[in-house]
Amino acid sequence: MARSIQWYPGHMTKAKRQMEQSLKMVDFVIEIRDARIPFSSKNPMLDELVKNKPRLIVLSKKDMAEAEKTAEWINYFQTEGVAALALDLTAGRYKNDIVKASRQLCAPLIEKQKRRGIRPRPLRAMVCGIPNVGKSTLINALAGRKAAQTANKPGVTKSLQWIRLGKDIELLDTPGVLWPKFEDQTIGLKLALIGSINDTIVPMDDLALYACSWLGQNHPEVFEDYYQVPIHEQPYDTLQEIARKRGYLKKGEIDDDRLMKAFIKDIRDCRCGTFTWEMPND
Ligand SMILES: Nc1nc2c(ncn2[C@@H]2O[C@H](COP(=O)(O)OP(=O)(O)OP(=O)(O)O)[C@@H](O)[C@H]2O)c(=O)[nH]1
Ligand SMILES: [Mg+2]
Repeated sequence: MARSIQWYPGHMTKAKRQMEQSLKMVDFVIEIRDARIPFSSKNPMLDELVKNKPRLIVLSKKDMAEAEKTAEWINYFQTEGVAALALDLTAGRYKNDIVKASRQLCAPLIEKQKRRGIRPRPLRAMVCGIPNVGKSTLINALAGRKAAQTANKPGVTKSLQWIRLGKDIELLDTPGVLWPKFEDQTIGLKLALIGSINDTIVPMDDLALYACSWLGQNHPEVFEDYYQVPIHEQPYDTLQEIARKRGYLKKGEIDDDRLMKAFIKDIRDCRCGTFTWEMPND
């Protein structure tokens, strides 16, 4: 669930330290990002923390993104030499995909161990990502039980549990949670749109206007087919059309509050379509 921004300063150092501890115990990292915003849902600190360990990027919520654009993102990561996989984490039956990708990713590591005459032990991984991207969903699905539940309670490090994935891969059952970075306002808006940060941080009006403007340019069909209203130059005017059409009124006036909330909810629930809000070369 989205958390308030106040969470950031107090817990950040502690979270980072815990993460460093956990990272010491693993050979590779599964980094989850949201397929709708694969760039903005990245945690910049992770690069620094993970350093040279192999990394598998899982783009979650593939079912909520545009299929062709997700394929382009996967392509992009591949050309950058980064292993990536897009999944609907709620659908299950992806364990083999993860195992296969992990084996490929760690092939050089296994080779190295063999060359040194070390008998290969199971490779260990941990799941990392910003809030709400699907870390617990992935871990629980792979574990076949509610393993990731206790992630945020103190003292979990005392009883580390490993989940077996195939015969030679193990997964730490506690995920590493790191906050995204709001390098610019648009990143914050996108994170709020997908529900990764609390609604109190970004005003609903800003969010609705941003989304309306973007959709008008990139997905005019949303207004033509779904809302059946004309697109105006000013996003606010387009939104007013929706309010009139839907009868979002209060004492004969347009109820802006209700309008903005309803519009955002339509987007978050994918009622008016599935969208990928950014591309590698944006
Ligand atoms: N449609 C869809 N929903 C998903 C997917 N992955 C996760 N979810 C949903 O997204 C929400 C957040 O998932 P979690 O697994 O709790 O995310 P998390 O990363 O553990 O979140 P924190 O513990 O808050 O950091 C839940 O409602 C999940 O059901 C996916 O691939 N598709
Ligand atoms: Mg979780």
